[in-house]
Amino acid sequence: MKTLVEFIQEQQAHIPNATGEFSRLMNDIGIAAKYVNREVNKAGLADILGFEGHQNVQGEDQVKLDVFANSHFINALEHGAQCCAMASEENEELITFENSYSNRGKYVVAIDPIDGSSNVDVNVPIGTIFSIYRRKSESGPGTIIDLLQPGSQMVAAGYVMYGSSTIMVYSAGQGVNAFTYEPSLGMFLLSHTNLRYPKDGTIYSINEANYIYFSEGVKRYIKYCQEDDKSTNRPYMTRYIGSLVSDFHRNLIRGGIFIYPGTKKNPNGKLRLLYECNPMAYMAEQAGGMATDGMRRILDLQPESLHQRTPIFIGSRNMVSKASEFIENFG
Ligand code: AHM
Ligand code: MG
Repeated sequence: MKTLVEFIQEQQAHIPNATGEFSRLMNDIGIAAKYVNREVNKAGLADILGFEGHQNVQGEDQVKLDVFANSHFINALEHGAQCCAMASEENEELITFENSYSNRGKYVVAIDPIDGSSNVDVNVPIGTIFSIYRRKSESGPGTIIDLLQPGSQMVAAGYVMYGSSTIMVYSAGQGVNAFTYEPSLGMFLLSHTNLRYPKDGTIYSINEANYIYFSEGVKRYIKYCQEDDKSTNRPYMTRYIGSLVSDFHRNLIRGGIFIYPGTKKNPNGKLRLLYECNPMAYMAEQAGGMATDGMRRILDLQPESLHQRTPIFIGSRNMVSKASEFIENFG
């Protein structure tokens, strides 16, 4: 059995002049994830369910677990000192650290500490999404410029899914591997090597209740998914959990497409580019899948602000290409 820490160290050994900083950073993320996992598992018992009483920058009610997870990831990264700044769904502004030691860190991190938080109270799987970039500024605390890099510059990304088991899936540019948490040992153990997105799939995941607000292209693609055609295994199945991490993870294993499109009311959709769409797009591509905003590759988008949103079409390559054809032809 290989642990996450051993795996990261082995990968590091192949990189000439590696200093070990990236490995330590990944390790810190793993430790914070263990704290969150512990809290998620006792959520019904501890005083962790329900709303915290504040709203985050998106105007959404923060649940207690959002706040707990956010502070654990921030603390872990600050004390680890490999990361000189962070962007989090829960913080309006860039997070920099007082600790001057952290300012020497050469990485920055964008994170959604708890994704799918509206599902916490009803025991539906939730996740953490993270992405890591090399800083662009030379020294001192990280700056917003360090975070506003296109996803194509990412060094690594991953997610932790707190599901029927807890699993960390991550990529540092050499494919996607998954580590399942073994609670009695307190370790993430390598459980899936080189995960590949099936080229075709039979699952489409979209919040269809918004149908009337979708563009003609999206509406027609949904109808295409529902048509009867044996040669392409249609009609497909609808599966929508409402936790990006869980919907993505299932589609990665089984083959499928996840869509959160723009609508007339919200042309940029709902999901956030920096800490939701970019890391997932990176993971999708590393697994042989694809991610676009309907027209452009997600990883090529130039972020302009920390909390900007983008429509997303992500998953099996042939399904995303097909959806793009509909967008191109019908808008
Ligand atoms: P979050 O605010 O908890 O990070 O939620 C974002 C979530 C995604 O996980 C999920 O895919 C989507 O929002 C669900 O949105 P909707 O309820 O509009 O279908
Ligand atoms: Mg989220």
